[in-house]
Amino acid sequence: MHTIKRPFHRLAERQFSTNIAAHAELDLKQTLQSVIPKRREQFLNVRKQYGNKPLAQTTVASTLGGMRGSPALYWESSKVDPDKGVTFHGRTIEECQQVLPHSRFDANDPNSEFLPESMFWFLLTGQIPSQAQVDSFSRTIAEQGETPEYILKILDSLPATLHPMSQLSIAITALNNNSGFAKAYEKGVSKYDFWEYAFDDAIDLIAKLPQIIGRIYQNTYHRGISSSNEPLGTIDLEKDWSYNLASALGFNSDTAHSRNIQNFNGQESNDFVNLVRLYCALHGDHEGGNVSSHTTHLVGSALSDPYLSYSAGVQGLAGPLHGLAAQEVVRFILALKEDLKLNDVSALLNNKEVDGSIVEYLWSILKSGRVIPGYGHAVLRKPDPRFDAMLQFGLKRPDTIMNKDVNFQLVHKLSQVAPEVLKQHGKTKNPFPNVDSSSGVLFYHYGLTQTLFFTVIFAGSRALGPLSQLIWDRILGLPIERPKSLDLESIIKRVE
Ligand code: FAM
Repeated sequence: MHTIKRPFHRLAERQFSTNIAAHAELDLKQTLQSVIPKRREQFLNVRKQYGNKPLAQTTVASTLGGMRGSPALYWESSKVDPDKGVTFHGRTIEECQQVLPHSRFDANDPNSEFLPESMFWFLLTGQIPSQAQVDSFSRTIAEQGETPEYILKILDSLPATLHPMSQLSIAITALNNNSGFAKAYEKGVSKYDFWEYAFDDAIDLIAKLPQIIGRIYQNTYHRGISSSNEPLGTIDLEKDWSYNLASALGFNSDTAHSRNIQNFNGQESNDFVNLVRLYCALHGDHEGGNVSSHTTHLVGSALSDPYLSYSAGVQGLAGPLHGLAAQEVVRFILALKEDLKLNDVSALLNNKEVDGSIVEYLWSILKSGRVIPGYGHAVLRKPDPRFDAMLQFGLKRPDTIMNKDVNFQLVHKLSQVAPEVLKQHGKTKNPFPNVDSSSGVLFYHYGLTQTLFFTVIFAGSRALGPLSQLIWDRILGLPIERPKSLDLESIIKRVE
């Protein structure tokens, strides 16, 4: 019999501190266990009943063009509709904002945002967790948050010039030393039990991301902030994942757990934590075909463990047409501001002359063969609702962001003028802003000005969807992916 440790259960059985209500509700793994039989049966029935039915006829254009529109992947938790954007188990972003639990400490704050932990629970189980369930889950991941010393040493040995995304993928790859799945596989565990190990690994990985991300930030931008290289932040076991991520970056006024390198007051700190919550909950999942999600799923289909699978996904996210777009947008906005000398919010509001010069600027970018970063999407054909939700974060804060921050104003302004320019340009199938348009400037607003780093936070959040799917891949026993490839001659032969 194998003796692989099962960290999640061990921690879940612990007595939590007294201010988390003792409850008889199921924990995340038990909740997942309760939904598996029905879903597995549905899956097997669909495969048996419809296995030979054609699902779609593909075209040469699709095969030669990034498999656009080819329904080749199975994904449990989210769908992207060209017009409505993403829905999670059928619920829109607005609905998720209404029903998914927030931090128990923010119950009375109208500007608080729901937790990425709530989103992960929902993605994985299709069920809305109770407040107590989410509190307990936050506690569990906080307890698993300490990063092994060898990972910190690896990170400390990397040059500060290495792109933070490369650092992140190295750390996640090396964390597979923790993989219960890899160890269980080596010992010869039944395939019906794979998912439990994948589950434990996924939770372990998500739990460790705040400290890993914090260490990369420190090593890249604040090396030697103290002579002993003390971390920028530590984990508060009472608090949620995003709170601890903000602390790990040093962006938290809670000086017992964070260096508060931005000198935030309580309100600013609270707002930043809520930005992290909103950003991470919304960026977690966007169906299966995007590069980071598909890559994680593909690598996982070879039964690579969740750490190896997700580190591969992270490397896809580091591409400029995918996650790196967030850094490109902020650089673009800063260049636009400087080139057009737009340093004052009042100069931007209702100023047709400024609109005209922005339009000219956009045309000069397009004519030089470059893209407008933050615009366009492979699937969406309307403005991205995630863009709207992030924009709302700034609009809800008129005194600090909306009426004060030129960068944010420019993002808002661009969303009004750029679609018309892109329509006239006539190439882009979707001339509207995508999620990357609004997220980076909000981080920038709070002092996270290192644009290279934005994609690392994206990667922290993107762990939620692909890892949730990877657990389902093991639950449903999905096989290794092996689509057919064709050379040009074979394509011609098939269609002529
Ligand atoms: N500015 C200028 N041209 C654009 C454009 C943009 N924002 N978006 C698309 N196009 C062009 C594109 O380059 C292509 O031109 P060619 O025919 O000359 O090759 C043409 O329009 C058709 O492209 P499409 O079918 O509309 O888009 P794709 O599905 O090929 O690509 C994106 C989708 C997102 C890669 C593309 O719109 C783009 O490059 N956008 C800018 C970068 C960006 O914002 N990426 C972030 C995407 C985000 F959702 C994410 O993954 N994080």
